[in-house]
Amino acid sequence: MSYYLDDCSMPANLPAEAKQKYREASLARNPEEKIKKLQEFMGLFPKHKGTENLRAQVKRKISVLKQEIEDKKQKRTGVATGPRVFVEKEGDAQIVILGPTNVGRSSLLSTLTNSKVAVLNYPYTTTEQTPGMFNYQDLQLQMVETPALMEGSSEGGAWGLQTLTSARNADGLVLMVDLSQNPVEQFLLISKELEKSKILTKKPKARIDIEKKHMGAKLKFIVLGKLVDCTVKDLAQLMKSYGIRDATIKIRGEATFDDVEEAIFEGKAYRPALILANKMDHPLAAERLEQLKKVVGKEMNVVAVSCTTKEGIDKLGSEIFGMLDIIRVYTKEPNKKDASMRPFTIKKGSTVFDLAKRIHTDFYNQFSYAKVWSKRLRFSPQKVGGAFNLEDGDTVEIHMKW
Ligand SMILES: Nc1nc2c(ncn2[C@@H]2O[C@H](COP(=O)(O)OP(=O)(O)OP(=O)(O)O)[C@@H](O)[C@H]2O)c(=O)[nH]1
Ligand SMILES: [Mg+2]
Repeated sequence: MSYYLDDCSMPANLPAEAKQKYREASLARNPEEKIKKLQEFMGLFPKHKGTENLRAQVKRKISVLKQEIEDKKQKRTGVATGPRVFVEKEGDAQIVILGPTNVGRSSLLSTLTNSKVAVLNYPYTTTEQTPGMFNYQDLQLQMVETPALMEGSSEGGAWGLQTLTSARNADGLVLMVDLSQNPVEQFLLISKELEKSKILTKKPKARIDIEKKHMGAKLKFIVLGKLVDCTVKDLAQLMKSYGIRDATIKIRGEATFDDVEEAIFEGKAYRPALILANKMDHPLAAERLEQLKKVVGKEMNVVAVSCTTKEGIDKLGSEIFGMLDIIRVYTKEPNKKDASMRPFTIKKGSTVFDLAKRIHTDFYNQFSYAKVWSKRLRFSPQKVGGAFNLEDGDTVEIHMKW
């Protein structure tokens, strides 16, 4: 019945009392109270296809809050009551490795990093998130192995909610499949669980940031792109119906009314990803790899490796770096001969101003000019202004006003 499909893509048209409850939840002063309000909120909207995603999101939120309470308790008592769930970010980027059991996630971690992990020909060996640092050139990529994904992880099976929350917080994802089995099935399983958790691996058309402000700041809309099916007035009404009265809402790209409503619930998150097809040493691997590539198409890069023979492993660093859309910029102090050893990593397309802000607000507020050394310039250094676009490998010396 097509009506189910329509229903599925419909926005959650929530009753007023549900919106009111959501507002109360957002104002809650502690995680315990917030959980209670969110649970009540879930009871206030009908259970059908159109609200399934919302329900899953709220459940995820509750699970993260519960973890927060648990973490606090552990800190207070010093007693760990369960496995470690979230891994604190370290290094230049955090990459979460996702995949069904036995694909070789632990093998990858022990190949790339000095993390000591158990590699066993036995399913579900890894039961807690495990980090390791992968040094690629002068970048430090923190790789995090997560417990295996399975059908229903997005609904909470086998630490699934924690795993998918980590994926949501990561800077990039490695989706790992095993060529000794059917890789297409595995890829579809991972995609389905990601989709259900509202984690997109394809860049969305719109980017919406809602920044809540102090009371009296009112609603401010900055539309840098286009509103497809609504006006700013409609959106102001939407915000108010959720009790959001003071916020700056920035919209880039092409956004619909539903996109903005999703953003209120911190709905969709885009994370760059690549597919890592492991066990290339298997006799049927090449054939299966081709089938996988056909299904994936041009949307994602597929990197084939073998953790056993190490074939293809040397390509992985540059593939991950490319996927992250970041550049490395080195800074230099005036009158010093050498640039910093460790680069700053900033988004591709960043300017000298963006770098200045990253170093310290003083560098931005007191900015006078910069000198840039770069292979692409005819003469180095070149004196530039704050709007100068940086590229990977540039060295920058910022001069401030006195
Ligand atoms: N042939 C072959 N076997 C591999 C390769 N990589 C890993 N394995 C084997 O696959 C099995 C599972 O490897 P693990 O690294 O433990 O896999 P995992 O994804 O961490 O598995 P769980 O944590 O148990 O879900 C082990 O027997 C490994 O030796 C590979 O490139 N080729
Ligand atoms: Mg493992």
